[in-house]
Amino acid sequence: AFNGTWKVDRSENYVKFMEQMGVNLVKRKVAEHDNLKITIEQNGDKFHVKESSTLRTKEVDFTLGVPFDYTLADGTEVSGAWEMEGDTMKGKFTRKDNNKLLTTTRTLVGGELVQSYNYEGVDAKRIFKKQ
Ligand code: MYR
Repeated sequence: AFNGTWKVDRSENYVKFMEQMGVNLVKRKVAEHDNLKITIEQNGDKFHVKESSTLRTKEVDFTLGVPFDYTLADGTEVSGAWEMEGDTMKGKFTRKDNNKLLTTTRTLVGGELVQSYNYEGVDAKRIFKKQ
């Protein structure tokens, strides 16, 4: 159900979230209008996710429940895993530089893909439409 290409339509509190993450002003300004597109290919427990934005393109393979390393678009390195809870993907990632937790979920709501983010008490959302 997550399969397909999703283009960001709108964001909620994403700038505050990036601020909490310590992303600098210039990068926040760019990331706010990053035209993020994610392509998700799920095969059972295995995922291939392609991210493309004005910041970069990146591809990653992961398996539900299996930890992997990932570098965020601002350069922050994290390590963690996605799990499936019901129809929701739940990700728990730890920053390598300070060991703090970044949690994220992906869920489908009314045909849109909603990704939520939490870091140190700040929540944000990005909502994607299918292409
Ligand atoms: C993926 O499934 O797309 C790969 C793993 C994603 C890991 C964490 C996603 C959180 C992204 C937060 C962006 C913050 C930018 C400062």
